Amino acid sequence: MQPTSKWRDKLLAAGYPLVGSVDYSLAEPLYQEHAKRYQAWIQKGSHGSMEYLKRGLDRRLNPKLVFPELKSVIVVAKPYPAQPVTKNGLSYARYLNGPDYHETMKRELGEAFQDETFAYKICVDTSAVLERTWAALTGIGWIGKNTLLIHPQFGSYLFIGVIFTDLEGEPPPLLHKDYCGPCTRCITACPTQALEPHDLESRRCISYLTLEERGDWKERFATRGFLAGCDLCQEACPYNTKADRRATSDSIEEHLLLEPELLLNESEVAYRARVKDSALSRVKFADFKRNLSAAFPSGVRKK
Ligand code: B12
Repeated sequence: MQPTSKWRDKLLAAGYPLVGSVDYSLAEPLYQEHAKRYQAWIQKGSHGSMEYLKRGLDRRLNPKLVFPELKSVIVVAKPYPAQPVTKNGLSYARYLNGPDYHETMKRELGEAFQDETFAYKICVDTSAVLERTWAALTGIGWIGKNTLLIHPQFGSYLFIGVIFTDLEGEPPPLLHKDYCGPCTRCITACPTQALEPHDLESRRCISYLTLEERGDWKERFATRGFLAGCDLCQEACPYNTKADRRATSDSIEEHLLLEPELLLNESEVAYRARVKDSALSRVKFADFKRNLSAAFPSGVRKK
């Protein structure tokens, strides 16, 4: 990859303060260590009912199945508002405050690359790509005990995008040291004991239960008022404290602040219209209602 290449400047200008890249074959031995961890995680069933993660195992073990021309990997990350999204005892994960990042990032990255002549594939969340692994291997941050990618300055409230390209690669960058040290705040902050250091049991994770699971878990788990997603293991992380302070001027979308009574009586049509531009649109109406009744087990708002 040419040091003079313009793509890096374009990505920075597009609002991505964290940009890294690495040659695929030079990174492959380390990559395979991560891929084997993924395989072991699937084998023990920690993906729960996220069958797409199991179906994508081969592609994660061999990224050339995703992009045959693969020569180098570019990773971008950008912080999202760190202000808590909570009212009347109901909370949403912070990443839901704003337009759907899948759409905005694909558009922004597509625009940044539109005049480039090399071949590339943009992956944001939904491709069979180990995004945190690539973010770590391109020197963007380290993978914390809560399994999230952490940057010493920006913390972990970050969206990640990966771009596979056929560009000549750059030598592996200096990797971030794991600065979690002996801290285990994320582990103890998880009310459902979903975390062990560097290992998430999805079937216990509030984020998974509220976003991905279709079944009824209300009798087994209390979700601390989270209606979609969960940030408890991030809130506990010392690397997010600074971001918390910085983000107090961010506004919260009105539709995430609706009164519980309004939500309890909301129709499916109204729900769909309300969430259509948000990543919340990925949560089915029936699951949202389930999450709501988990927050108010008696169906009545607790004072
Ligand atoms: C499936 C999924 C989930 C699942 C499972 C989460 C999980 N920990 O795996 C559920 C629904 C629970 C979930 C929740 C969340 N998710 Co999610 N999720 C994904 C997805 C689609 C795949 C993740 C995956 O492959 N998991 C499998 C496990 C085994 O992989 P892993 O934990 O990443 O571990 C790998 C490496 O990190 C590495 N590794 C980990 N630790 C160590 C340690 C050592 C020593 C080594 C060598 C390697 C290593 O090995 C593993 C195999 O490669 C990615 C997008 C993508 N395509 O990658 C987003 C992604 C990881 N999610 C994201 C977000 C924002 C969240 C939430 C914060 C949302 C929320 N607020 O509710 C929570 C966080 C919960 C948590 N603590 O992880 C972001 C993470 C941003 C960041 N800073 O890291 C991603 C990258 C999406 C994006 N493009 O921005 N998510």
